[in-house]
Amino acid sequence: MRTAAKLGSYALGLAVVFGGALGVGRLITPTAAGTTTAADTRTGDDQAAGHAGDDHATGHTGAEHSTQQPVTSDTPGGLQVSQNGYTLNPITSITTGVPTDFRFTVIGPDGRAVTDYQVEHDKKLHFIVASRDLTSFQHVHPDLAADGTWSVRLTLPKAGAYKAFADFVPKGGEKLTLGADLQAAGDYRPEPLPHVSRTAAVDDYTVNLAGDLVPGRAGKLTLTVNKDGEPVTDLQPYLGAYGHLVALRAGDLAYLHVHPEKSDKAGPEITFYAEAPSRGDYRLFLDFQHEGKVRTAAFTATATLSDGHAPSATHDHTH
Ligand SMILES: [Cu+2]
Repeated sequence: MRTAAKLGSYALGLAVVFGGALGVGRLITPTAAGTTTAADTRTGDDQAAGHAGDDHATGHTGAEHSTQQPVTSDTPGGLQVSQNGYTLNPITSITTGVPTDFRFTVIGPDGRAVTDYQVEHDKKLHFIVASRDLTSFQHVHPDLAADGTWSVRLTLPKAGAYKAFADFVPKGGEKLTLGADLQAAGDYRPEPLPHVSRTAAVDDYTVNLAGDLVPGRAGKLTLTVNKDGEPVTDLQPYLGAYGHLVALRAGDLAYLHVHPEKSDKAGPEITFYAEAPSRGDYRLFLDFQHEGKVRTAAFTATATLSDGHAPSATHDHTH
């Protein structure tokens, strides 16, 4: 949706905002490492994560490069329940395994429930619920009441900790992803993260993943959908594209920014640009629609410094 030029000027604008907010952040949250988590207080969102350090390819030495690795520079989306004056406010508690009319609001800077949203990817708000072990994933679209209360039919399938993400743009504001914990009572048996794989199966479909997540920059990911071994060329539009991709970091469920590549081709390939905020493992969830049904294919992928920037001793001391 956004062109590279637009992203560039956007990042520039955020850099100014960031500078203004830095002093405030330093007063409040100096970290042990002596860095400042100004992202907690700045008003720009994390769209700029990595863009500011995007000059990797301009011939820096290894030493300079290592200080520019965006490993600790910006706070990714989804890690905070409150950001830029907006707070995700769950209202309903959920009983494990029981379909529930789940309600929540987004409280705005004026202390009231937000009622005006901008439509993005065909919806005013995208609601993602993932289990903390990343084995359960739901992407739903709640209904907005006039008073700002969102509601959606939601089931937490098994006991454990979940994270709910609200991805939205308040009218006149910046894009935000807020994250809140949901708890499902019972005997919690977390599962290990599924192994890294470039193939995912769902019903009669097999989806292949090409491309890599690269820390700090937009990595191109191409997903190819096959059914019964044949390429699918009649995918149906879903959320303004032929697929919707959500990427979550294993360990803290940081929510990545993913932009679909505009395409008129209804498959079998769907291309996205996803920005990993750091090295590590991620779980990718692709929603695609075919023959009237939305399905989700899930992959585990690792973000490494490929793309001509092989890991070296210079980098290793930062981890
Ligand atoms: Cu959505």
